[in-house]
This record gives sequence, structure tokens and C-alpha cells, in this order.
Amino acid sequence: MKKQYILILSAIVLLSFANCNKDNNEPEPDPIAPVQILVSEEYAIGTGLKISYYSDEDPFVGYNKIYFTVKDSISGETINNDLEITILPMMDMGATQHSCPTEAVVYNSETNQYETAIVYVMPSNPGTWTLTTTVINNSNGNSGAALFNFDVVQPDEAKMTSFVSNLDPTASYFISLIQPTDPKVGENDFEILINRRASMMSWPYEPYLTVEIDPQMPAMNHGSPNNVNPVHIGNGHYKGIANFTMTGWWRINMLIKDGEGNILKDDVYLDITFQ
Ligand SMILES: [Cu+2]
Repeated sequence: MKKQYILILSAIVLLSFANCNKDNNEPEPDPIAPVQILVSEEYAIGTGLKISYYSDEDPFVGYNKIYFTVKDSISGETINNDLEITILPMMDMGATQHSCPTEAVVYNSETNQYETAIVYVMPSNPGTWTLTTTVINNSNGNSGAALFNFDVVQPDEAKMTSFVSNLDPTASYFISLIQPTDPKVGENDFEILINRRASMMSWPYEPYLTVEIDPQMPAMNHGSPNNVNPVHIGNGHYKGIANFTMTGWWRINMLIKDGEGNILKDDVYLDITFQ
């Protein structure tokens, strides 16, 4: 009887310890850290590698941050060096095919992921998007590609806008909103990426433009003070400050000039609504 009691007591003590250890070892989830969404997972044929395509949200028309995790398809081990990765997004619209703006793929040693960004310029339907991700494994010389299929949706509030130059009807420009991702009352970093469509396959960034912004609340007929015009900070990214003096619907009106000060477009805008 006494022996049984001791056994049960020991079991309870052991279980308590087990629980303690579990609690201590499991990292607390960071409520602020964005959770990556797995968009698609494919084998890079010929490399023995499996590539996972992650994103902050489901693919949308606009500037998409993209993260690749590359694993050995047999061992499951994450491959984190000596890979050269290139990407080719394509939209098949039946009669025409086209690509879209992309950024360089860079390795992030803190997350063991390869990071890039793509501006999907149209939603799926009509047409389909694919992303070909080519891997060269420098450690063994193997190379191959993974082909991802996925849908691209149009957000309720556009995160990308395009315009045709007043000076050249063949020149189309694409302005993608990067920041703010979480707008608030007060001064917000306002960052955009500007690309030009040189051809269906070539969408270079535009580093030589001048951007003047004028945030307005169309429903209330007022603007705001202390805005800072975005200036080029590299790779076609322009960064300034948009001051939102209250919550609600804001329209960031933009005046775009070329390097010589000629106006390319004076009525292009992006809307930002927040509560
Ligand atoms: Cu298209």
C-alpha cells in the first residue's frame, strides 16, 4: 500500500517536472513577428532539392516579399550556402505572356532563407501565374528548376498603380506601395518602388525620377502638413514621410517627373485607409 503511494507520488513529481521542462523549452511565440504563409512547395528537378516558397500574405497585385527555404529532398536538411537562385515569374494570358518586376535573390543568414521580392502586376483570371525558381548548387555543380503555380489576387485597396508617361505613350510605369504596411495616425514612412515596362520580359527599376506627394482626405477635403517627398534610396525604391493627421481614407496624390524635371504624370495616386 505504502509502496504504491510512493510510486504514484513519484509519478506525479516526474510529470510535474516534465511539464516544467516543456514550458521552459518551448519559446514563447512573438505576437509581433509576421507569420510566413507557405504559398507552394516543389522539387527542383535534377538537384535533389525541395524549395518552399513562403510569403507574408497570399500573393497579391503589388510588392510581394518572398522567402525560399531550400531543403535536401531526402534528408530534409536545410541547405543554406553555396546556392545561386534566380527567379522568373510569368503570366500566361493565352495570346500573350509577360513577366513582371523582380528584385535580386539574397541569402539571409539569420533565417537561413533566400529572400527576394516580386511585383505581380495583374491578378490571375484571366490568365495564370507561374514562378520558375532556378537553383545552381555550387558545392556539387547540380542545377535545376522548381515551377510554382499559385493565384494572385487583387487587394480591396490597390497596392500598385500604373500610368503611361505624358511624354511617351509607349512608356508604362508601375508604382508599388512598400510602406506603410501598418499605417497609424502621425508620420509614417512612405516607401514605393517604381519600375518601367521596357518589354514584356524586362521591367527595370527607375532610379532617376522625382516624386512629389500630397496626401489628402478626399471625403473631408483636407490634406496634412509635414510630409516629406520620397527620394531615391536605391534599386528604384523611393522613401519619404506621409503624415496622416487622423484615421480614415487617405489618398496619396503623386506628381512624377523625369530627371530633367519634365512631368511624366500629375494625377497618379495610391489610397491608404486605416482605422
Ligand atoms: Cu497579365
